[in-house]
Amino acid sequence: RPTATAHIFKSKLPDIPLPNNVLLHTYCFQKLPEIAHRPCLIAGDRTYSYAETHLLSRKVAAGMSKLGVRKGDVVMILLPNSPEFIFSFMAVSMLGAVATSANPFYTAAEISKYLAACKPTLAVTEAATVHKLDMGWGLKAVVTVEEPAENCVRFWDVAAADEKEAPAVEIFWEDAVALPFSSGTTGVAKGVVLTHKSLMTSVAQMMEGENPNLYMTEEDVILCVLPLFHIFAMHCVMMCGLRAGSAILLIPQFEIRALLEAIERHRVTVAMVVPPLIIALTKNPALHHYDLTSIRFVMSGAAPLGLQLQEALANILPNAIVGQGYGMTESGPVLSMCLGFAKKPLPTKVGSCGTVVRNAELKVIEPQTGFSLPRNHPGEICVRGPQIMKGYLNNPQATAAMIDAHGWLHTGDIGYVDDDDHIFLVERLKELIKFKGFQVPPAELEDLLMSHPSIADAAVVPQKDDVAGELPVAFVVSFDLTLTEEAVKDFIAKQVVFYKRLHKVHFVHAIPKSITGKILRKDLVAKIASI
Ligand code: AYL
Repeated sequence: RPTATAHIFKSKLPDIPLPNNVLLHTYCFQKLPEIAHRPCLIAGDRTYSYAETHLLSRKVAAGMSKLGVRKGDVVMILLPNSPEFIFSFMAVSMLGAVATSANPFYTAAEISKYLAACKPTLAVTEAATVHKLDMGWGLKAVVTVEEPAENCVRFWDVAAADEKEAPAVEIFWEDAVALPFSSGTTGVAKGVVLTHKSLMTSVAQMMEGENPNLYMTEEDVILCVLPLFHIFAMHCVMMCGLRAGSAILLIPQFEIRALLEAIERHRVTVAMVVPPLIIALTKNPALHHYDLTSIRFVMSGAAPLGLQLQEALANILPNAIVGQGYGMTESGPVLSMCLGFAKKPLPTKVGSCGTVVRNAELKVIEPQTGFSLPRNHPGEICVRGPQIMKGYLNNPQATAAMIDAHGWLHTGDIGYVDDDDHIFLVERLKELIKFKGFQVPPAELEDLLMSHPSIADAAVVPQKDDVAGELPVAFVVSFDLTLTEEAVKDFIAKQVVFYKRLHKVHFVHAIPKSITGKILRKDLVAKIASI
């Protein structure tokens, strides 16, 4: 029964004194003197040591500054997993600038929305992606990692700058450093302002203390196959990996045999994955031809991990702990983490997302009343702590809708905390659709559908799928009887990245709505289930 008394949950690990006022790049490279010659980035046959990675980041900072990047400016990184991604991100941090990253597969229209929202000074990308950048939004220069496209600057010319020429800028803990985009609980994608404070704290919540929650060392080799432009890999692989002094194995594109070969060859010890990747791995017979015994833990995140899938993977990797992290771009990002990954591991439960991170509070509320719920009662998960976002970029209304006056961030996820402090997610209250862990904001597809001259009304909802988790499906009202499902699908496919494409289009007479005009998404989801 909900009561007005607050039921607040904490980590099973004790709170720790968190470092104060340390900038993100300083924190990530703090152990440099001890690990300078250890491998940091592995990309194909090239390995960069920690000293090289740090030096190249400083050089890129000097080079970017020459191209006009100043404190507070936004730099857009549109790259697959590569050393250049990491040098650029760290360089931006050193300049007191803000890194926004997006999927290089996005269409020109999608990228333009981001450019319009945050008006970057500089973009770092591949030659093949340059044509998607609309120069009308104030870009001063475009850097390409291979031979430069016309009017672009070569990355390695930028990286040739003298690191001593990087300007000394005063950067504050509360200054923004990263600006990923997320749709949050409602609407289209918005810029999420993450500061040095939020990200450094979130990394520290994983890595600090006598018993770090996420124990990784310079002996570890971390698999980086999830895209660095998304907050999961950006945080758990790049930032935590650098802080730990581990080697980061960069895989630019997913191909199962090459991946298994790389895991075996480089003796990967830690793998951060999403459930569809586990499905691809467990279902592939080639798995048994490779030696994967070096893996000591696998962290799944960004989407629900089925119990059977978790058990299937645990059977294939008997030496490894298979557990979950639960995060959200806006929450800085990690909310909870499996305690099996700790230095002195605590017991775990299959299906759980771990316990709330240290130095933070979590509560579960009844959505209608806002009252907090006791253990074992599912409700909306809320989190509070120094790691959460500063807010949405230029959008105080959306920020206020997500972070309440008492500092609680409302996730839009339904879950509960059990008798042993383990968090279990049950369902999603928010409208967000997740295709293989990627965000598909229904509002974005609905806006596009409504821009079609023959469509009078539209709604997009998730349909459950064994492989992708969820697929976007549209309900469309049209008075044009010649409009076909294929035509609607094509209309969307031309404008969006592959994972936002519509799987199915249902033509209906009306979209069910509440009296306040909100789409009754649950009714539509139920309708799909009954078809
Ligand atoms: P965003 N199980 C089920 N759903 C999850 C999980 C999980 N383990 N993790 C995230 N989600 C869903 O912003 C949930 O609905 O970040 C959440 O609100 O793209 C939404 O995804 C947020 O989507 C980690 C683990 C970072 C995960 C992340 C964030 C990834 C997704 C660090 O260690």
